[in-house]
Amino acid sequence: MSSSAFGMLSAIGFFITLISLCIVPQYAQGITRHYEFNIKMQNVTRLCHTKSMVTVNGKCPGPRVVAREGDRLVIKVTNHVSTNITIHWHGIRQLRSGWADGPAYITQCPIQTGQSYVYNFTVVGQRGTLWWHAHISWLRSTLYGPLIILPKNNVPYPFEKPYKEVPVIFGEWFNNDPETIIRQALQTGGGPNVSDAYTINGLPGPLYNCSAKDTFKLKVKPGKTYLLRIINAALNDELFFSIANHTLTVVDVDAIYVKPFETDTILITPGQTTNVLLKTKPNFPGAAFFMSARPYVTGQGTFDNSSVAGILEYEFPSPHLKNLPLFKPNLPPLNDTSFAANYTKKLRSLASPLFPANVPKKVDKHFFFTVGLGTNPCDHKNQTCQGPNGTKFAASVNNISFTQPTTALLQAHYFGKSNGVYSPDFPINPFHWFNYTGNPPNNTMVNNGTTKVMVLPFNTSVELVMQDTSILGAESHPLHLHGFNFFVVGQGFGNYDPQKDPKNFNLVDPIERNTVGVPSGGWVAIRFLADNPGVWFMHCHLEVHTSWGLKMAWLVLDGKLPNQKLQPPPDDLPQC
Ligand SMILES: *C1O[C@H](CO)[C@@H](O)[C@H](O)[C@H]1NC(C)=O
Ligand SMILES: *[C@@H]1O[C@H](CO)[C@@H](O)[C@H](O)[C@H]1NC(C)=O
Ligand SMILES: *[C@@H]1O[C@H](CO)[C@@H](O)[C@H](O)[C@H]1NC(C)=O
Ligand SMILES: *[C@@H]1O[C@H](CO)[C@@H](O)[C@H](O)[C@H]1NC(C)=O
Ligand SMILES: *[C@@H]1O[C@H](CO)[C@@H](O)[C@H](O)[C@H]1NC(C)=O
Ligand SMILES: *[C@@H]1O[C@H](CO)[C@@H](O)[C@H](O)[C@H]1NC(C)=O
Ligand SMILES: *[C@@H]1O[C@H](CO)[C@@H](O)[C@H](O)[C@H]1NC(C)=O
Ligand SMILES: *[C@@H]1O[C@H](CO)[C@@H](O)[C@H](O)[C@H]1NC(C)=O
Ligand SMILES: *[C@@H]1O[C@H](CO)[C@@H](O)[C@H](O)[C@H]1NC(C)=O
Ligand SMILES: *[C@@H]1O[C@H](CO)[C@@H](O)[C@H](O)[C@H]1NC(C)=O
Ligand SMILES: *[C@@H]1O[C@H](CO)[C@@H](O)[C@H](O)[C@H]1NC(C)=O
Ligand SMILES: *[C@@H]1O[C@H](CO)[C@@H](O)[C@H](O)[C@H]1NC(C)=O
Ligand SMILES: [Cu+2]
Repeated sequence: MSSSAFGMLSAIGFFITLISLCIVPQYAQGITRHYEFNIKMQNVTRLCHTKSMVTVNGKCPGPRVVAREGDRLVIKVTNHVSTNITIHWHGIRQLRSGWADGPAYITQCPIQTGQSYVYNFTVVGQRGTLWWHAHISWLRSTLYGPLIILPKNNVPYPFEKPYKEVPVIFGEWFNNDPETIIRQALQTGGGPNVSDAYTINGLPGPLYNCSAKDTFKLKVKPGKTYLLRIINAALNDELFFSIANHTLTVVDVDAIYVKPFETDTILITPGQTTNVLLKTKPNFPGAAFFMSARPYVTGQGTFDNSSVAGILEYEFPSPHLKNLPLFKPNLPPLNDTSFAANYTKKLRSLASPLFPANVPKKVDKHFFFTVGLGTNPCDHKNQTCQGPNGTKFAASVNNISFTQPTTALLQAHYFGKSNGVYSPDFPINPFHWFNYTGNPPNNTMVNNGTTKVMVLPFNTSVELVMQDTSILGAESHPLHLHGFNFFVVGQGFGNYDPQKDPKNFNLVDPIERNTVGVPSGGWVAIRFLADNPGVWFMHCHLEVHTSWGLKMAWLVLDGKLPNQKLQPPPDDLPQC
């Protein structure tokens, strides 16, 4: 063989090696994990009220979904109940797999009675605690559960290895049917009836009547470190949480590692998750300790002002010790916005070489959205509306109250049938300036009518300022973005000042997350890179505000390269 022929062969060999390196996907080493979700009715008794409620596999909370970073999840959801269902995998990026995201009429039509749909997606570049929940009407009140992503094999946590890991998931219990409650509220125009209890892992605990036997107990050994994977699945309430006589070390929020910090109390909005390390006392303390949560409230309406408790119990060497003293934590006042501001300031990305904070440094597009409540006129035929001054409650983003389409936006986009479904002209800022956090304007009415989306070319670098309004009173709104994590580069009180405020933005180690509380009477600035083609919902995670229209959608276009395009829909995608 001549040396030039040999050179040619080795060049071909080299070329083939290059090709195979290129076509092996980066995360292909993951395995596929299968789950079956059967949506069915189940009789459940809490607070001495028995009700028949919609569940996954007969349980609430539903099954714990566990994967490793890089795995594929294949979850078959079968609807055996009379209501329409969809499931959302909250916080999962769904890179190019938007068909599996789940919000009804945004990325899919609902799974109707008797139908099945397989949610099929990979977990790419994420590890930590997320969760899953129904994403249609108020059904997430009983359809929710943890989604735990472990690091890849042999990859340690960037903190002490915990002795045990325990999900702690907050929910809300309603004696009546939540679907009837929201239907009634939308009809009367007033605020919906509030829940009867908060729950920890489905259990209201000893502070409610007829509930002591339904108490979450965490039995611990002394001198160990526990990882609590805390999830707020409540419908309408941000929560403070604390364990008496114990300090918590926050290590992760929304499946992003943070610079660890100690605190007695955490604050968690609906949609957020928080991993904390709990170090137990070095010896048996001869006492038991309440872990307790109650709401952080900034709005004017009625709310469930009760507290939920579980018990942290040391496994005693001598089991005859009874009637132990029980210590209770001190939680901040219900309206402690000062605590909220101080707490959120402590949250910083780890921003280490292994876990960098890839904050977009240059911005292609700036957006300014007002978020808040407003009103709709009362139906002329019916003067019984129970909203402010005989109106109906509504809510909006840039004064547009989102109109839910009757077919899925993602399908309409993908098949080029957007005409009559949505218009691509969501406003980049409010139509009129007003003093957003000052005295309420004379006109509190919101705009509605069409479904508008904000279109972004692939890889647009976005800065979005969300400004709370005081039209019906200032209020904290936990905004959740689907399909992306974002960096929280700044926040403050009052009206955002585009001249002064950007000077103080943190572009070094801002917290990265998928749900952020827009401060009551303030603003928050976030940045994200629109590198995921599809239609992505953004909405307040207080379910009642979503029902009133505090929601919108981003449409991220395909990029030029094959791996920058939305994949085709699966064959079993539900139809409307
Ligand atoms: C918005 O819709 C509601 C109910 O669908 C209607 O009563 C109201 O008049 C509409 N508001 C505007 C400003 O068009
Ligand atoms: C729930 O209870 C009702 C009334 O007791 C009963 O008719 C029904 O079969 C029960 N449903 C289930 C799913 O167990
Ligand atoms: C899930 O998606 C992968 C990749 O597209 C495909 O190979 C697999 O067959 C799908 N599984 C199911 C059960 O649909
Ligand atoms: C809501 O509360 C009101 C007042 O207590 C009550 O009359 C109504 O029946 C409740 N609605 C639902 C759906 O529970
Ligand atoms: C008027 O509103 C009340 C309560 O909001 C409702 O019960 C009633 O059915 C409505 N009447 C009409 C004619 O829409
Ligand atoms: C728990 O804290 C309370 C109040 O700070 C204190 O009085 C009590 O001694 C502590 N108990 C234990 C067992 O640490
Ligand atoms: C919080 O509530 C208390 C008691 O109702 C009240 O005195 C206080 O002014 C409120 N604080 C804020 C910041 O609204
Ligand atoms: C928040 O921080 C400020 C400034 O450090 C402090 O004055 C205030 O007491 C803190 N508030 C709470 C509730 O911790
Ligand atoms: C209700 O009407 C009163 C009196 O006209 C007015 O002062 C108040 O601002 C109105 N409230 C809302 C929310 O429109
Ligand atoms: C907005 O309203 C607040 C509260 O009333 C007031 O302090 C502030 O000066 C107003 N800002 C402007 C620009 O008018
Ligand atoms: C709002 O109403 C007040 C009192 O009725 C009036 O003085 C003011 O001019 C109105 N402002 C606007 C912008 O219409
Ligand atoms: C379920 O969804 C389909 C498709 O959007 C719709 O036609 C039907 O009315 C819905 N059924 C119920 C009970 O809401
Ligand atoms: Cu809200």
